[in-house]
Amino acid sequence: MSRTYDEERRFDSVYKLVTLGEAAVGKTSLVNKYVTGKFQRDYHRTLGIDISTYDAKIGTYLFKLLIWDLAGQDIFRDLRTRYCQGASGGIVVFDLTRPQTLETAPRWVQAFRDAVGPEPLLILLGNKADLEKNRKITPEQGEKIASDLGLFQYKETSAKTGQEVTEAFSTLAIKIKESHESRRSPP
Ligand code: G3D
Ligand code: MG
Repeated sequence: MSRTYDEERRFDSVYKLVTLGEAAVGKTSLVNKYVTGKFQRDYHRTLGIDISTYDAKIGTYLFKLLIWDLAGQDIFRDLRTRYCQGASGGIVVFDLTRPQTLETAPRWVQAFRDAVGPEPLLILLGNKADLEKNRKITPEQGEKIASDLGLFQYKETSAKTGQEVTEAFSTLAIKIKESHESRRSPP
């Protein structure tokens, strides 16, 4: 089906998004789930940066999302600036079953802001919500950290069941769109 004029016109909303957070919290799985609709159990460990390109129709908008996903922390330290440069936003992911992955969230947020400044939007995701029995972090704790860090929202996700995965990326893209528009035309 050919695109309507409206869609063509809006297709220039191209956003680079980055994944941030400790190893094994589910960053790659969330991206895979979002872009392919599949949960990949036997993935190969990412060696560098994976860039997924995804044309997302969200409401009446058509976005092109370039989702950058990075492997281990050591590599992160070296590539931090280049990795984050030009990003419109990002997802900060922690594992609901491992509190230490939430404790380091402020450092990921700070590193991102050091590289790109305060404007690009970040959403906090508490992932592995399907492992309810092993949960160590309450929704209230997640909400509080997100708000203390100035992140615009907190969501609990599961790359396994798909819970809130599409919603997380959609909300981020829409929020970026709104913030760009309000900056372009102040009230
Ligand atoms: P990372 O990219 O943040 O390092 P990965 O994390 O996406 O590689 O995921 C790390 C491990 O957590 C993987 O397990 C993956 O299958 C699992 N995982 C990711 N998201 C979820 C989730 O929402 N629920 C559950 N139950 N598991 C998840 P393996 O065993 O393959 O290392
Ligand atoms: Mg990964």
